[in-house]
Amino acid sequence: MKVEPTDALIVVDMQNDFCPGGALAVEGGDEIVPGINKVQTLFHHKVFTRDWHPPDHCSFSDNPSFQNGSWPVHCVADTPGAQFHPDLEVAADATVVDKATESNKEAYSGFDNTDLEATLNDKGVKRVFICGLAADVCVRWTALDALKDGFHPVLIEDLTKPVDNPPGTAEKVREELRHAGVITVRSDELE
Ligand code: VGL
Ligand code: ZN
Repeated sequence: MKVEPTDALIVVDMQNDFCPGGALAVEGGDEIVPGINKVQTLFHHKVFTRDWHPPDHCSFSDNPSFQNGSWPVHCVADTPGAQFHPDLEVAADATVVDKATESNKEAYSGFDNTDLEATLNDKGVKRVFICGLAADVCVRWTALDALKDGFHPVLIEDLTKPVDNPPGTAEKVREELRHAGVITVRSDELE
């Protein structure tokens, strides 16, 4: 599949707290960093979302279930856990989108209560290639919102990792996205 000038890469939440050693670590989350760096070279438009919570965010629980809005304290704005993975390359001209910045609102999608839709439309973007963390949470909702907003979403399946809690969730979400019309590719199919 050929990457076009009207395509954008959306890298979702490649932050320390979602990588091993972080507060809400996704298994193998750090393993996709080299592949994300490599695929970036194909894209003119690059967007990096960040989960960027206030310290009293409504999803934070002392006894988290690791699903459905009950998570440990994670990605508190301006803390080390909220920083991008240190090996992730973020170009100076890339767009950084912060989400879920309000205490009383959850936002899993990079489009939820942000400028992302307008930013992509301003740049003439038609299709978005999505990767990052977590496949069954923020990647899922970002892909579904991309569809809703009229962008053609393509999921780069080897450059995402799921929470998968309870087990089986990741597979269900893959089916859901396929059904909704999200196309799936592997990074080595892109040129
Ligand atoms: C995420 C759980 C809570 C994610 C964000 O980026 O997938 N997951 N907040
Ligand atoms: Zn969060």
